[in-house]
Amino acid sequence: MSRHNFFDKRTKEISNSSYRRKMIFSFLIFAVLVAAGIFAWKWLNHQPTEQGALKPLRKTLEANEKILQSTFDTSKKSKVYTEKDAVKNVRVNGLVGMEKTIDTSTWRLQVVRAAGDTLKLSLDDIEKLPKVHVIFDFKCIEGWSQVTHWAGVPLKTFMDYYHLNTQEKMNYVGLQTVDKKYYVGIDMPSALQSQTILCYEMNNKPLPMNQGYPLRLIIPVKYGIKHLKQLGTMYFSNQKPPDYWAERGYDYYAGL
Ligand SMILES: Nc1nc2c(c(=O)[nH]1)N[C@H]1C(S)=C(S)[C@@H](COP(=O)(O)O)O[C@H]1N2
Ligand SMILES: [Mo]
Repeated sequence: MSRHNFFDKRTKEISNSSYRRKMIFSFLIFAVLVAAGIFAWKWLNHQPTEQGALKPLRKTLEANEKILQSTFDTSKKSKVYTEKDAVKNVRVNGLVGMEKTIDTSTWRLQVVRAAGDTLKLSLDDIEKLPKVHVIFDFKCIEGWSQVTHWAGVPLKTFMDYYHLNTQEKMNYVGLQTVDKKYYVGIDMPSALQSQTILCYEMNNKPLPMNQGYPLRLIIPVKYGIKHLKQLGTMYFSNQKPPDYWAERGYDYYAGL
């Protein structure tokens, strides 16, 4: 038996007409899918926007955020480095809400315990609390990272010291710059994670003005956008506090 015959026996003849039918059918499917795509695109573009993103996309982002948040493990630590890994020339990025100078004789950290009940603390008050060093790989959503060295008081230690127990049970911490032009919201588990500090030193020296003097947040479990510089006001809330970059379309939690 020749090879040719072997195949012939098992190969069904495809008639020209059935071939044409299949072609027409697949073309119709293709046309329907294209029409559906165009329709979906038009529909999407007529949807209202919410916080800088089309509403259906924002909803998808929020659903993704929920899933990511539910998998966040507060006992998980960000990788720790040694002092010799840390860069000497720390990049400066993001100057929204940064004053040219801050006078620490008048600067106070305002901790809003409740409406009309604000604790006002000087830099000395904060520097008296136990100091920890945090050396970690600082990551910016713009796509760069560097190992940097910071020191300050863990936010958890700070809150315990000032008896902010009921506040620790709330869902979020809100932070604002002195001029309130840059602001972030932090979920409480991340805020209370042991490497999250109210930071007043970089490379064993007071923070430079453009890196947040006198006080900034360092929160290694989050991207750079959450590491607010020149902290002025802190408050607590069960609802998501307004967040500068979330309002511009970025992920609210910005977790790593
Ligand atoms: N007040 C204030 N804090 C800010 C920003 C900002 O624009 N204003 N930018 C954030 C961003 S996007 C990053 S990456 C880090 C950069 O910190 P650095 O300047 O110390 O490197 O600061 C964060 N904190
Ligand atoms: Mo950033």
